[in-house]
Amino acid sequence: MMNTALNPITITAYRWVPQLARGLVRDLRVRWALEEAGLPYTVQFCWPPSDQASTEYRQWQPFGQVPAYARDGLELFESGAIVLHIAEQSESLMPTDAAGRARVRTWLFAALNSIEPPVQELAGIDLFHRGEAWTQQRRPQVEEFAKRRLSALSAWLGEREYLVEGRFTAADLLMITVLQILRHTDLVAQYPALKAYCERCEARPAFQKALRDQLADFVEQPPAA
Ligand SMILES: N[C@@H](CCC(=O)N[C@@H](CS)C(=O)NCC(=O)O)C(=O)O
Repeated sequence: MMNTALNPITITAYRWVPQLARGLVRDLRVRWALEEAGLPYTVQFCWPPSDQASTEYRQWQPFGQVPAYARDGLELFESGAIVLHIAEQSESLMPTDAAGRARVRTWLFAALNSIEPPVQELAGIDLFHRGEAWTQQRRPQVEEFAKRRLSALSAWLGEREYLVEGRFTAADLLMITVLQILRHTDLVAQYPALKAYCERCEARPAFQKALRDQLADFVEQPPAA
């Protein structure tokens, strides 16, 4: 299924981010998928920040963000699209039957489209706008919305170990990295099924390696531009 004659994969990542973002930068999703798939990769660092604004990088990642992916002339961006592309080549992230693949895609979109928006908005308020007057009104609304989504997700999981197909898939990988955005809160811990689900997936050696590698790539201080 996998074409091993292809050249190595390159992904982009940051050389430095503040402590609060370490372990959350979205190249982690891609690193994790590549580890699960057993595909080696090299990292191209976006530094100095002006690199991200360069015409060259914008041709690769139009919004100047991390991560981006390249292999043999195929350049991709959006962590979800990259993880899906990797999953489509690896049975370790997706079943082979058409119905199973469609279910994985469905939950992959649910992670990014139904869970990530409230989760990201809450994190944005807490991590980047803490104490600002407007957040006093907005935060409770966003938290309530996030909890409604987490509650529904927890109900779906119930006794299930994974979202779909009775096995770990790319959908779980993305869902877990979305839930991790709430690590500064106790929201996930309020749902025992979700907490156990996160612990189960985070115990995977591929996740542990991906996280170790992302953290190891950061330097303590921003390098001189
Ligand atoms: N939807 C994009 C979001 C990418 C994103 O937000 N990347 C962050 C790091 S986690 C970034 O590069 N932020 C800097 C910026 O937006 O300029 C994806 O999933 O790839």
